[in-house]
Amino acid sequence: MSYKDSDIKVLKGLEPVRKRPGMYIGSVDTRGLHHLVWELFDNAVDEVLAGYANNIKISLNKDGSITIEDNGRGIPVGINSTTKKSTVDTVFTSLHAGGKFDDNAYGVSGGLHGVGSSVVNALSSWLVVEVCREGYMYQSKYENGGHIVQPLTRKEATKKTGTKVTFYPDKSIFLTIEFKKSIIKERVQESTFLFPNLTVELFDEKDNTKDVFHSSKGLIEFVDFINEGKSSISPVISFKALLDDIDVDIALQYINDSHETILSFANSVKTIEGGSHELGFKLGLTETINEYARKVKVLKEKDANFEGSDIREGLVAIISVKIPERLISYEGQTKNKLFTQEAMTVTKKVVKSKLLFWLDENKKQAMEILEKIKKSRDARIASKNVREEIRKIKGTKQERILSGKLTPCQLKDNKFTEIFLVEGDSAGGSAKLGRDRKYQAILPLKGKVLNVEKASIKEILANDEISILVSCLGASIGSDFNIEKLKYGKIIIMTDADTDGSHIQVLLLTFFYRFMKQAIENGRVYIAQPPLYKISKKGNKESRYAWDEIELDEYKKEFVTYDIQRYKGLGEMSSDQLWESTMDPNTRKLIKVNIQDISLTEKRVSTLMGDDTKIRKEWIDDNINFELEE
Ligand code: 0RA
Repeated sequence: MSYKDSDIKVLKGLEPVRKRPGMYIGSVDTRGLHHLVWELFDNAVDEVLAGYANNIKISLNKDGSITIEDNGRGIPVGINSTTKKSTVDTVFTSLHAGGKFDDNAYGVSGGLHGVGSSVVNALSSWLVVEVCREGYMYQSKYENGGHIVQPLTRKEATKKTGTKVTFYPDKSIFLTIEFKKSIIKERVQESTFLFPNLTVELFDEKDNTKDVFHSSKGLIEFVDFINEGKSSISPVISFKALLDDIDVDIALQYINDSHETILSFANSVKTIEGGSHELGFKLGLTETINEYARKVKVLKEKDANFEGSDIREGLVAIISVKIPERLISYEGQTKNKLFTQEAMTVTKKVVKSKLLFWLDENKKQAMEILEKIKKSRDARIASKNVREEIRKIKGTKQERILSGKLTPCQLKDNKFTEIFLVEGDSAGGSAKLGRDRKYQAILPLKGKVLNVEKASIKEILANDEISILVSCLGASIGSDFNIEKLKYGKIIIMTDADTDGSHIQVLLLTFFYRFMKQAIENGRVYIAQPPLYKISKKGNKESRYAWDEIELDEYKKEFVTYDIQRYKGLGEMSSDQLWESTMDPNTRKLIKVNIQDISLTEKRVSTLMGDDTKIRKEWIDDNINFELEE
């Protein structure tokens, strides 16, 4: 370890971070706020990976600050020859101050150890760091974006070692400074799956609770966690190997499901866009399965090979590779996609040898996997036929189905057009009368839309509501989905503000997530917000809509005497009221749906589909961005 007090390369102070926080942490919303936590957490994890720590404590404090503490070696406390300050103060107050940590065998979290600490400090209204090292506790305090108010000071004697940082984010920088336990839990849990020797304790001082995360079985438990509550087709299959200096760790399972979930990591950094290791995995999997299927005669000589997509339906897999620093490379600017070619070759080789061995050893389970793959192939062929059918009947039957349902708009250009998916025929009627016919189309949906989480592709395609919706949007579904063809600029879900309404919302969102994911990713899906009240001033015509009690109370004060109408559903509004409160772009409150982090969405989507409305609501609150349309 060459990182000494003198090794720090100092570049500059912290002003640039405060001037352009987005450049350093991406954004100043909830996501950016939590980025601060990840910066410190990753530093602590690095210390775990280097083998010096095994425990990290995170505490959500009563005053709104947060503490991250590890039991590692502690940041060095000596004086830095360049800055003449202690290493601790240097690390926390100068940008790009980092140690030469490149020489640890597997550089974790991509960057240099401790680089993010100064960014956190720069964006905090206060920060306290305590280092236990060499027999003492040392403490530094900073305020107002990293100004030292107490340089590193030796305090009481202690035998402990470690680093503890507490900070309070700067209100003037962030849109919100409220840490969300569910977001932190998710990330922390993920880390414990990747580091089986790590224990993380998460304290919540506000409700005096403690969660402990530890996973002795690593990726196997990660897969179990993602697949909780789902019916499985195979056990969790896992293999580990070290080949050509690359460590490959894989766990996979087949479940009763029609989509694939592959999560991958390179040196413990999640590779959202996959890359060479994922490609190697897929190639290895496809070759192995086809080879095995031929061997056991599930594929006859005349049969074509299974396609990769057939083989990956219902597959949940996690791939974690550790690559020496000298070999690692990424595609593009970010670290989202691994490029290292050796990772492809090695992962493919490992999958081919280990998986084939497993299949040979577990014949019965192997046959069940092949059954599943056969079904996927048959469904693919069937749905291709269905799509061809749809194409053929275009202009005849299809138009007849639609004519009774969709009320189209006049404009064709999806720069302007919107489609409202409205719960029930009666609300559909008011929406039809209230809309602006130039650019707003209305599609009433009857009853509950099919629960796509539970249905097979065949059932989904056979469902009237869904197939009408798909034809109306005009962009096909699944792997055929083509966002360019989407006929409407905005797809707006408009339901009652009650349980049934939110159920329909969730079902539709799940449908879009499963079959038109890009529509969500591109911000084309919205939720309309009908108001809960209309309040009218007594004696004159003035009236307002209120979306919650607080707003209502404001208007009550303003109007003094008034009448209040409470809307239990869209059906209770006249078409004019529906237009002015919910559909008129000048006055409505639309929510743009965007999924914050796709990685665990599989888990989340199943959570949503479960019966526990509390979990579902929590999930929606924390993970679907309720971003008001500008
Ligand atoms: C540089 C050198 C050493 C420890 C650390 C950094 C360190 C940084 C952080 C950040 C959070 N927790 C941390 N724990 C340790 C130690 C060098 C040595 O003792 O030889």
